[in-house]
Amino acid sequence: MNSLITRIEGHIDTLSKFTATPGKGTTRLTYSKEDRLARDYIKEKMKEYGLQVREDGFGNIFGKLEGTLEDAPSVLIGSHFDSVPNGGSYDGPAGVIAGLEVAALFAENQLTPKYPLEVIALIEEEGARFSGGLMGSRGITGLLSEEDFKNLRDKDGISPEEAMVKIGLDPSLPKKRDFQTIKAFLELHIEQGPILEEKNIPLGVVEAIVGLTQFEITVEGQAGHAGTTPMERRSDALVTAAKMIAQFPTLAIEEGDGTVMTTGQLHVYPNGANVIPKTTVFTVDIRSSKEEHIQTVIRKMKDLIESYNGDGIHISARQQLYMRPKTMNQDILTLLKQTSSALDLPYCSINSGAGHDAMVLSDFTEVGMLFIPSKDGLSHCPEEWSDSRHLANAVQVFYETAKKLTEAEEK
Ligand code: HGY
Ligand code: MN
Ligand code: MN
Repeated sequence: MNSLITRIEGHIDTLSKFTATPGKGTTRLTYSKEDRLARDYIKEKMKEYGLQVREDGFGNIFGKLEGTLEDAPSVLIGSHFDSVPNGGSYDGPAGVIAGLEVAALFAENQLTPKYPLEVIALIEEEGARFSGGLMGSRGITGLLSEEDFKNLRDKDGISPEEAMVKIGLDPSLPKKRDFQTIKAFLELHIEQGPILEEKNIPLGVVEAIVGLTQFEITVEGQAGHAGTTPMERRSDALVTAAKMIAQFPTLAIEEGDGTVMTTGQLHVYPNGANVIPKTTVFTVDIRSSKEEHIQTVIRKMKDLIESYNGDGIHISARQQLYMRPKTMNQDILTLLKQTSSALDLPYCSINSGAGHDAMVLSDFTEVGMLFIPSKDGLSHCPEEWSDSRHLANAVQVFYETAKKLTEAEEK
């Protein structure tokens, strides 16, 4: 176990160096040079652990250990390797590392699977560069069409394909994956909340993942001189945005049942201290474990927006992502619970307030997800930290589970 923990810490330390903001957390945007460095490391480890490596037309990375059954579907284990701006070292990479180390244990124990084992590293789960998020998994499953993928632009107007080519990726490679080629998907993730730590339980078996939707709201007003434009003659795009954003928390609180609503991004144009803002563009993220709450808050948000249209203000809303609440596969969850008990690892059932690639793949294959504790419940910030011993526990559980799902035999 100690060598496993040492390898895990080595992976975390190395991957955390691939950031655009050293000393201020992990900023690893998709198709950036930091992506390129992390990708090269992940592919190198996949090869070292005896896996056949390929990338698809989105830049998702697959490391495959062939099985003895002809054309059999694979058991996938992995997560994403992009980050939010100034995020942590564990959100995403913990799951990729878990996949890598399960493959290492297969190699160490000379296991031959009947069904192939595939380690996957997915791109753009966070949506920090191209809006929406869950891009790698939505692409594989076809939920993100090739056309919609091509039409995405980052804040500088760069398309995913241009960005891919810039770091040596080939967007012409196959994109959508036939989901008959997937037998199951296992994802390890940090909890990103306080529950496991407060309960002092090392493993969470994820039962369900909240539904979520993201909108981009654009407010168009009239630019003007801050000194010479009387107050009553202004169509101020920032004041209008601020009035709406200030009311959003009440919509979520009124809905209750854990419903949350967040504005995380706000851009002001032309952004001059002495210029009345002409345009503001901001995001709205709405989540709940019950779909009806999400739908109600969307309706109330649209009514609120409509009430501010007029007097020189024009507001538009573009929905960038919509995912229903998802439950994980019960057979896989039972297997994860039985395996944790057999390894004397305490676990509890837990639901996820964060979105994950597992929620996308759960409509196409059997999916199971494990959480490990997050220190102080922190995530999406440089303080994000999890204990490599907990990550090693999860590797052991996934190793035993993957042995069963791939029907692997010792040589
Ligand atoms: O937003 C989320 O829940 C995830 O971190 N992408
Ligand atoms: Mn995240
Ligand atoms: Mn994540």
